[in-house]
Amino acid sequence: MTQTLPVLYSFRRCPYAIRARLALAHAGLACELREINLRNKPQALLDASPKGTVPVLVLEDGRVIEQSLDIMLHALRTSDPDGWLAPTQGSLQDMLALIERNDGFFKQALDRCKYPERHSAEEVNQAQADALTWLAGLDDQLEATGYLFGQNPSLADMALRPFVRQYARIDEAQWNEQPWPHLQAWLQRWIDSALFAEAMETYPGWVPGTRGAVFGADGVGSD
Ligand SMILES: N[C@@H](CCC(=O)N[C@@H](CS)C(=O)NCC(=O)O)C(=O)O
Repeated sequence: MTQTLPVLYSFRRCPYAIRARLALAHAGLACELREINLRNKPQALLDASPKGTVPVLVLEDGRVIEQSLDIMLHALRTSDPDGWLAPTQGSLQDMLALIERNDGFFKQALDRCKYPERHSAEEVNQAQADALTWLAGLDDQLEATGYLFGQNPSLADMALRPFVRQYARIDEAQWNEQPWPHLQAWLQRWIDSALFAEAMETYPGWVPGTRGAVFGADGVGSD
């Protein structure tokens, strides 16, 4: 079967895949979405990217982009209608530095808070403290404008929100009681947005040999 669109291997709930879908949908970069089962990865995914994580974007010319942040950058360098790469405060480098801390420091804490049974009590206590510190820091950063880097949603807002959502979902009652009004509002605005709805649409599992669903063709504004 000839490939007429970029192919996105995706998994609906994965925060990395969510951030990639947000950027693709926002850019209006149409692709063929192949929803995969992480417990039974299709050979086509492993052939394209042997590391076997999602998201992976295979371009029409065969180039493979296998990191979520690189997929976001590729999409936004193609089309960035709301200036996610050019925030009104701070620089791309500042955003990339925050995303790196999210993907390292906060992601580790998040996993330990989410699956405490897999870690020692000491590790879990430390992770809970780290998560609180990180999230309180984001709340401070959001206080002035409601976004992380100035007046509008940016790459950083969209790259971090799926991970904060995962944290909020560990215990929603506890999340709602936290003293982070800016962070809570920032997360909720996104969850209520058309872009979130587009990125979180449900697709049937991809059947190898068939064409996946067309995703991202329309272009959806930020919240
Ligand atoms: N650094 C990668 C991380 C992607 C990642 O870890 N994705 C998870 C799903 S959320 C995955 O595919 N894990 C492989 C597995 O569970 O076998 C990225 O940014 O794309």
